[in-house]
Amino acid sequence: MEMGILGLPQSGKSTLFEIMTGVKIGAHHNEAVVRGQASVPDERFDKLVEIYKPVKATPAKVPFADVHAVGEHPWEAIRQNLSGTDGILHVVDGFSLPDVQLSIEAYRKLEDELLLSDLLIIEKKMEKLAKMPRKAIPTQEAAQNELLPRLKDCLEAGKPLRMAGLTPAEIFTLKSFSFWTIKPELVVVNVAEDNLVFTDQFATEAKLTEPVMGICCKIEAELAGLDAADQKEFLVSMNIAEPAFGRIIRAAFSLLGRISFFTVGEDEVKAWVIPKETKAPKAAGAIHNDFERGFIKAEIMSYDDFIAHSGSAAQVKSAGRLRLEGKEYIVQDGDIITFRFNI
Ligand SMILES: Nc1nc2c(ncn2[C@@H]2O[C@H](COP(=O)(O)OP(=O)(O)OP(=O)(O)O)[C@@H](O)[C@H]2O)c(=O)[nH]1
Ligand SMILES: [Mg+2]
Repeated sequence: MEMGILGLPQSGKSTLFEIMTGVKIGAHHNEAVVRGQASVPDERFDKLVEIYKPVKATPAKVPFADVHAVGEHPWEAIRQNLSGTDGILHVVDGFSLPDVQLSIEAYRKLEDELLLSDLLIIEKKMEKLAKMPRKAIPTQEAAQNELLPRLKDCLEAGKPLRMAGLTPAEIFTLKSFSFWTIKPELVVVNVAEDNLVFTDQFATEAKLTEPVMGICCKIEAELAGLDAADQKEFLVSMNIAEPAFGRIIRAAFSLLGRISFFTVGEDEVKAWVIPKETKAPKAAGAIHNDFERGFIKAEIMSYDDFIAHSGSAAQVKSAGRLRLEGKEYIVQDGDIITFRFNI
């Protein structure tokens, strides 16, 4: 799982990457791509840490990749380094020119490049197939090929492939193409500090189906440089409940279709990252392969029950709210789990 950061030159990609991950680009200035992990802010996790006061606290993380694409073939560097990512964070410059239409144009300029890139791949493939006798086409490719005309129509209508109405199985079938516009996308408008309403104007006028969020990277970069107490004061003085970068990380996390479950104890409180709709044994496997192989049961408290019973596992149990779930149980976001296994 990884989120690739894309955007036109000088839109604020690296600034946002640094704010979210804490990784300083300067230390990696020779590298074409810099990777880092962003902690997902989660009030539930903070509360569990407050209750257990563990030796170690490990929040959920989202990996981000920032490409330093300069020189004559920036597109190649981007393709090489980001084609394997699962989602796109598209940064739009909303600070250098205070004109919503220009920002929308800038957004479309890059989106059109991505559409065109996908279209070229499809056309090339269709051309190649047209020259081949039907029998020579490997059967495993046939399923892919049947979808191509539909994808081509979608792109030619100016729509990204994520709007082609593909089923998860079809998306899986097409994985080897590494299409850009099939990936889920989060649009982040980097606004000027005195123009926070710009994002709403952008969203209203651009009428995108993708989620749009705003941030002023300049302010938040300053914020990231302060210690926790000063950060709080700064936020209060700016009348901001939560820094935008935290909301952006959370949005990226859910865009990638991830949820977290918790394991708790005095040693460690940890948020484990799993795809939505994961069954209990697979979730156990996120902790250790042996947990999956030897899975017996999952002992589960919901976070809400735990809090409603004063943060006491014993009270949850005596109230009959501790559940024992088997192999078919689908783990829910916020479940607090102890796995029983046999190895
Ligand atoms: N005024 C203002 N300047 C910003 C903001 N965000 C970034 N910048 C400035 O814009 C310039 C580019 O920022 P970067 O984060 O390096 O942008 P980038 O998209 O990574 O640039 P490239 O990797 O070169 O394409 C820097 O000089 C930043 O200080 C912002 O919110 N407001
Ligand atoms: Mg950069």
